[in-house]
Amino acid sequence: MTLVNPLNTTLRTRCRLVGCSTLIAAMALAVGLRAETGYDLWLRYARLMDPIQRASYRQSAIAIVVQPRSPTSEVIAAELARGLRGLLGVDVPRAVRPRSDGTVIVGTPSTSPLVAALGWTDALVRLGDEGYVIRSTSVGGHAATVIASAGEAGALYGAFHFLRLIQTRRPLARLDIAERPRLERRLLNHWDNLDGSIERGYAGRSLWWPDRVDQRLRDYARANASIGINGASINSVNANPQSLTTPLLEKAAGIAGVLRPYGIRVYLAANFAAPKMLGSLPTDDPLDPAVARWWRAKADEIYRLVPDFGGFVVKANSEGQPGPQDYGRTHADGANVLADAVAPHGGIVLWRAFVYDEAVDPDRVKRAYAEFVPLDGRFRENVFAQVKNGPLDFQPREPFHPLFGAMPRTPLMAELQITQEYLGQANHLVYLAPMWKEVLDADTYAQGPGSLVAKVIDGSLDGQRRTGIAGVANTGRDVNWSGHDFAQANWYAFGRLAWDPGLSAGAIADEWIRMTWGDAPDVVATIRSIMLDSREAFVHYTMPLGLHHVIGGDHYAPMPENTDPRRADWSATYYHRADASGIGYDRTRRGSGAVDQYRLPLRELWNDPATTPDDLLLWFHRLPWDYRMKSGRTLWDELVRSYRRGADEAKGLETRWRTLHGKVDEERYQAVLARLRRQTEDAAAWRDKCLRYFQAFSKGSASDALSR
Ligand code: GCW
Repeated sequence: MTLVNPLNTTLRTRCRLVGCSTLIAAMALAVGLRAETGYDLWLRYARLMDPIQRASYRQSAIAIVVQPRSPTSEVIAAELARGLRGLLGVDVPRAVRPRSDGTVIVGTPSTSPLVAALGWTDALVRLGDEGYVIRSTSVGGHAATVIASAGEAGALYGAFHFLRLIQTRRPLARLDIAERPRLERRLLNHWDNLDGSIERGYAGRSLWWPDRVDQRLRDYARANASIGINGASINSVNANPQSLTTPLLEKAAGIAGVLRPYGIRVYLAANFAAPKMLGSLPTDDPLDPAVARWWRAKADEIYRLVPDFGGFVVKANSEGQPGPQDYGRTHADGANVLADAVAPHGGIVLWRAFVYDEAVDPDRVKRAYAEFVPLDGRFRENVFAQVKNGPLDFQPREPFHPLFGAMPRTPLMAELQITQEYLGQANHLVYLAPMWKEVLDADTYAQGPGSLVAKVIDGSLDGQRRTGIAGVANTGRDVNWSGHDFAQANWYAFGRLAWDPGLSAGAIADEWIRMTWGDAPDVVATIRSIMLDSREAFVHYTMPLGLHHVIGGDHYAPMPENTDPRRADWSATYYHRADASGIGYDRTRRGSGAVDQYRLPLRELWNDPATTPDDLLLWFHRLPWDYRMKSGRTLWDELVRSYRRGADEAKGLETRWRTLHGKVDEERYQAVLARLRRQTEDAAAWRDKCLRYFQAFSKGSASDALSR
């Protein structure tokens, strides 16, 4: 076990990086801003500046009663004390019972006599173990705020909600809040390798591999609990078979022990070839009884070490990973052998649908649907198909994945990517909630209008009991966890949307800003506008009109000329198909026919360029350069406009940020500014490189854009 104080060491490093001096520190202090590293995330609990406001909150938090003593209730009591001390500047004592008005009481009816006496048990049971109420009421003749849940996890979530009310300056009088998560499994998927590197990670090395269990892990758990995340799959889906060996399972058990009081279960990514590689079996054939026995024994061993183990995440027959098809078996056969192994322990299997076998169809985006739809109804009841938001691979904009709504007999877990693999990594400020909302709110029409993706995954459309969502994490050992201070917002937003897909991107941004940056109206308004504009700006300079995957192997810089010798569908040219006659991928019925994987009316609307939204035009259509757009301009002119606009908008984010100098702490101000400058340069590079490249085919004029 390594114990480090991440704050001290990295604060120094960061000061060197941004040229922080005592002068700057003094300036920041002069305007009442403490130096910050970003380590505290949205749990900074910065002191309320207004003494009257502090005093009024204080009246509702004279003492804290948390019953009984258990690991989770200790976490609750500590968090409330910490939060109130930070926000209000007072030590709020822990009491056994309310002695005056203004006590905060937290508990469950089965463990707290005070909560049991309120007679709310039936209502709490209806909200479930993770749901909670926060109510202003009277206990023993004293006015009190009661945070109650049927389960300890719910009480913890309620405590964080209570603190959030103060963090976002909401009144505490006459509270009557009832919450329950709309999705049952709310997971982070870490793509962490056992050597500590992170696939598509841009914020330093793994938080836990090879062997860390430290204060930072507890703070990771706190942050997740504060947004309702209840599971973490801790190793990469490109899974090293070694992760299922006993020594590594013991390490996983250590991690699980830290996360457990915070309501978080550990999951593991499993390599399908483990029976052969670890158990020396001659085969991994899922229908071979010896293979089934091996998985059962492995599951038994895991549950001995981690009794609340969540289950396995599996990437099979995808990008070179082994899988059941190696033995002529189906994805269902593969998933079911693992599902049977964990079923006696209550475990689940998350079988990823990220497959794109070239033999299935020439068009990559059609392949997963083609392989998975015929398997609907053939998976065990404890198997989810885990489906990325779009059919390609986490592009800045994709239509929703056609599997949503197409597998009514299989629970589908949506997989979103929090780490910004294709969205500027840790350099670009891109708030992802608007992109996720676009998918969650998309209508699949699976059962007529209103069949939203959100209703597929929350189970209400098809009556699924099992529900969930996974986000590929963006955390690492960088002091601020996510590399870019604004990438923290994506972690936060993922958790909030996993709890309630109905929340708006703006409302989530608002909460996050107030908790993370401050409460001054101009600070909130400026940051909010930057965040809400950022995704569309990114799309304008990287993916105009739906033109996708114009990148090389780094998935970062523009590389329209990229033709990958290994696989056509890893190339840029495979997707944009630019030549003298036009640009774009024809997915209409005359082309690949991908439109027919969507229901009516989408398949008809998207089959015709005139009724396809501009922002997906070149996703579904291949069009001549002089194609007349809805605006009346030619396609080429619209492309030029978008690249130019995106570059201008990136510059605009930087300009808006500069107005905040002196209004937020200097440290984070400079760190963000440095990255926004880079973003401005990168966006201009996207514009110039892509326009120069495509102009060679279009022969249209882009001189304006290129001369800038
Ligand atoms: O987006 C691609 C990434 C791979 C990743 C793969 C997947 C874990 O480039 O790094 O592998 O998707 O989702 O399996």
